[in-house]
Amino acid sequence: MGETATLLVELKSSALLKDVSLQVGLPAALAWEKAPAASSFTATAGLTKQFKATVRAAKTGSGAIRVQAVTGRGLPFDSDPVGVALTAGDDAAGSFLGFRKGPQGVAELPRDAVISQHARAYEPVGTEKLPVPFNDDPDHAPGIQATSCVTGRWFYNIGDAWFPSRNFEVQVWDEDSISDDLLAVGVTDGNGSFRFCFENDDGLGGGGQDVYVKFVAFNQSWSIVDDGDDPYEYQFEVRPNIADGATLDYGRRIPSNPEHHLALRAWETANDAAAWTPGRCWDRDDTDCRNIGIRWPLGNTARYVPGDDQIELPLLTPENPWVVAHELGHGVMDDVYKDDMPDIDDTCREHVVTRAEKPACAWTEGFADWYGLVVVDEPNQPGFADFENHTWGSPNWDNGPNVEGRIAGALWDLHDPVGEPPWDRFQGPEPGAVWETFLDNHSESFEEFWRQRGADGQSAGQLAALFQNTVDFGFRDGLTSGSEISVPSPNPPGQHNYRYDTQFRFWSVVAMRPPTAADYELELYDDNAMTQQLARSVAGAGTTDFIAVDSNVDGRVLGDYYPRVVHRLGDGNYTIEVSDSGKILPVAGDQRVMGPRDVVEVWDHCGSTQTRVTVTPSDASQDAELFVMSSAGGAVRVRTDSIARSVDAGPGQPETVEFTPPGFDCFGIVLINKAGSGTYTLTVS
Ligand SMILES: [Ca+2]
Ligand SMILES: [Ca+2]
Ligand SMILES: [Ca+2]
Ligand SMILES: [Ca+2]
Ligand SMILES: [Zn+2]
Repeated sequence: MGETATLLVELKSSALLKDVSLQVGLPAALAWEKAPAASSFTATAGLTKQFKATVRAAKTGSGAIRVQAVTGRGLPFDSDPVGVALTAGDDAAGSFLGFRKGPQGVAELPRDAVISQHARAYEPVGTEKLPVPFNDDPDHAPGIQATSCVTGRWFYNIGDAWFPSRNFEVQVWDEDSISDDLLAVGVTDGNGSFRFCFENDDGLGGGGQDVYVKFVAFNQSWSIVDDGDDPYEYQFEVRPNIADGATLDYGRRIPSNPEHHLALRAWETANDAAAWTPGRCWDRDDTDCRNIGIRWPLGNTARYVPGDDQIELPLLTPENPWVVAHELGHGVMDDVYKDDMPDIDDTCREHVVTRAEKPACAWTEGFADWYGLVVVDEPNQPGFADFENHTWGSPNWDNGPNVEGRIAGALWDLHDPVGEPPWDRFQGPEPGAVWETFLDNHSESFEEFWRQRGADGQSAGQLAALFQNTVDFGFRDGLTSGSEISVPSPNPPGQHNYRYDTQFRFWSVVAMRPPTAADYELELYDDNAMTQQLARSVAGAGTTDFIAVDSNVDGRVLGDYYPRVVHRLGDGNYTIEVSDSGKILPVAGDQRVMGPRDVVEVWDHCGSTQTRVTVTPSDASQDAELFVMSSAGGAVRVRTDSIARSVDAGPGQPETVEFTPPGFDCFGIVLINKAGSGTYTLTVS
């Protein structure tokens, strides 16, 4: 009290920033002797700046100094807020960094406090592992005793909002001169309330129980501990000689140290995590639940320490529930993996959400990232990443299965209700089979994890959700006749893979229409591994590539085909479509309505006489191309193999092909919709 101390703030900037100010907030116990000169300065990239100030202990008590560098532009230009806990006492021995050990104080909830409700429903954690009531009072009166009860509620705040603190251990004690008796034990309910009853007999001559209550930051699955590893305790005043049959109401209580509301906030994140996590324990298959300790406040970086089954949490980290839940995710993995975490090394310490890491590091962090997202039910984490909205070509993101943010985004897209075009179209249950695979296996990488999913993870929809997050575990987007797919440039990654299955012993065609100024190519493979190439269509920029297959010849049995779109030049959306409808072009002609996204239609025409086919558009926007394909040179034919074509007439104009078969055969009449929409009318003569 009354003495001064030097406060040194070090600021390191990773970019050149102008007009930076340092905001330093002092707790009630401290006052400025000399404030730092810390407004409107320039921070240089890579350089450390020091600010010196002097503070004086003005009152006794605990609190925190909070420091943040702000630019007026928000994240990511502002620094994270940083806090230091401290206690000012009457003398030097009672003054130190950190909060004092032993029972913490409680205060009344402000009378006008408005109580908010938690988003996540309450799930009782039970009373296992809590201490059992005991009584060493001598000379209990025989027979049935009168019962008395104690009730109360437990709250914390986030700014102006007040929340009930749930599943918090409550101990009801009787204060005795020698040793106190534990009368009742339990946890707060979904409203932060408790009500426990006990025999109101304080032993011979003792009268009624002399009651006090302790809230203890411990239950069977998690705890918040001080630097002596003891769970924090918040202790109430003693109410002596409670009357028989009375209910003692302690009313609505909060921690008296305003900084300790952060402990209750971290507590609530653990409560949300436990409520979300399937099963009674963190590991659903455990019977003896592991307790994950949260050591707070400690250090400058949140981390999980596998050897201690403990999270180390800096003072202000509870303000970011996703970070707390991320660290809990490490704890859950450590539990499920039987204390055998994936083999990570020191390079993982500097991991960044959007950057590629070693596979074990990316999997460990990516799983924890995802666990954090589902617990807080929010994929956008400013200052870290928007885990939902990123895909191929997103700026500042690395690609592939060894980027933690891609892993978290992929797992998220497997169950979230919001589907981003073009590939997040899967929505499974949360957490669904992903959690079963996690519980049943030990994985050193996301790739191994996915292999362990087996057939369960191989649906095109799931692989598409992964592909949206730049993870390609053999994705072949499914094409069905007449259902075109329109997606961005195949670059990055450079190519897109597809699959279709022929249904008819006729001509079928896969066609890819690039943007006017871009050149992409179309390849066709016979096998899922895409090693057996059947054909390659390499028309120039703006020209539709197509590959036609005659399923009648060369032993082309009906079955699976694998088209690939390869990037050559330019950028922009392309459209790919398969036509395989087993249609004969009637002698009387045919009609086909084609929308702006429709690309291809094919008819078989069988005969041996000279034939003339004309396609006439109904709309001035429509630009047709007409081809005749023959399997005389092979069953798989590309655009340039056509035996007749008509492509040069402009929009709104008819195209006509004429051909003379050498003998009876079935030809493929291929109509490409180069542009526009309307009805094409085909006439045969
Ligand atoms: Ca007593
Ligand atoms: Ca997404
Ligand atoms: Ca999504
Ligand atoms: Ca034309
Ligand atoms: Zn982590």
